[in-house]
Amino acid sequence: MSMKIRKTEIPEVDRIVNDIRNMKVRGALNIAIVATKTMKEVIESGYGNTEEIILKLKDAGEKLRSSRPTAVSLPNSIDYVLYLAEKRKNLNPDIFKKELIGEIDKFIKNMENALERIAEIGSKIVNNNDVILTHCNSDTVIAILRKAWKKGRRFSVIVTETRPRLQGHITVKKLLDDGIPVTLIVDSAVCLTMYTKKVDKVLVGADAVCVNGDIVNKIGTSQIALCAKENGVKFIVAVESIKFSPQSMMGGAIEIEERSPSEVIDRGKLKGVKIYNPAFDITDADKIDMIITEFGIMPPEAVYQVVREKFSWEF
Ligand code: RUB
Repeated sequence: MSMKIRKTEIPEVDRIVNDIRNMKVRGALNIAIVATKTMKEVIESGYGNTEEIILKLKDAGEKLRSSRPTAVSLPNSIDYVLYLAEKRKNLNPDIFKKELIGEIDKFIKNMENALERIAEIGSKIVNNNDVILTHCNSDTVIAILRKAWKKGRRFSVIVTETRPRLQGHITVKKLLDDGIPVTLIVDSAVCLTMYTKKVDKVLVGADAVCVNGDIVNKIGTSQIALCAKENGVKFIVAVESIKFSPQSMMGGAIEIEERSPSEVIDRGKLKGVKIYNPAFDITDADKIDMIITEFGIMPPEAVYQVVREKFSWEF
């Protein structure tokens, strides 16, 4: 007898895992929100007793967790849902589901509110005539720039292409849609652009913030930070606290995703070459001037305190 799989069961999780792996779903905050919504769907479609639903959740969590290794917001959000579930493991399935879904909705709302709050706080550091350089595509950075523009600040943005996946193009499109002036540069033009005094501030997002204030973001970010330091340009990071990594004292402890060589070059064209394609890098805390979070603007040294206060739940 063939076993029928319910429509919303694990294959839906597999589809999302693939979407995250293939970067159809990407950007650290978006990944966390989509993964959390997927966990919610597992609960909604889950049948059996509470213990069985928790097992399904754990299974889905493991699959989702493995989809991309660097964005800490992903394991953080999965671990939080599992923590909420474990706390309710003695409830009957109906009450368990109802309570858990309510808590997950609150959690998703909190992540969305954090983004809005950061946009509001971050918009205050954007001044008229600023030239702001950004790298890759960060929804958090875009939210800040949009908010500042809506408030009437007039500035322009320099966006790096962000090889090899060219996420800079997504940023360019989004900013142009809002009427914000944008200049696109190749990644290797960052130093010259800063040296010729064309940049006032660098504003980037992050996939992870370590307890010592190091951040992990798209490959190339650390070179931009070095260059900013050398040229006296402020280097600013915008992140929701879901990207804080209570388990990582320093950036070096976070796994850096290596992606397919085919993203860099069609190997048929350069036979015999080895390709190294890390997707993220580590920017040391001492290169970072400020971190904008939903709790306010802080120096990287303050991350430790925030992690202690905000991450009271167990992993
Ligand atoms: C995206 C990237 C973004 C951070 C923050 O990398 O490095 O800067 O994820 O994004 P990828 P956000 O394209 O490989 O996912 O602010 O949207 O969370």
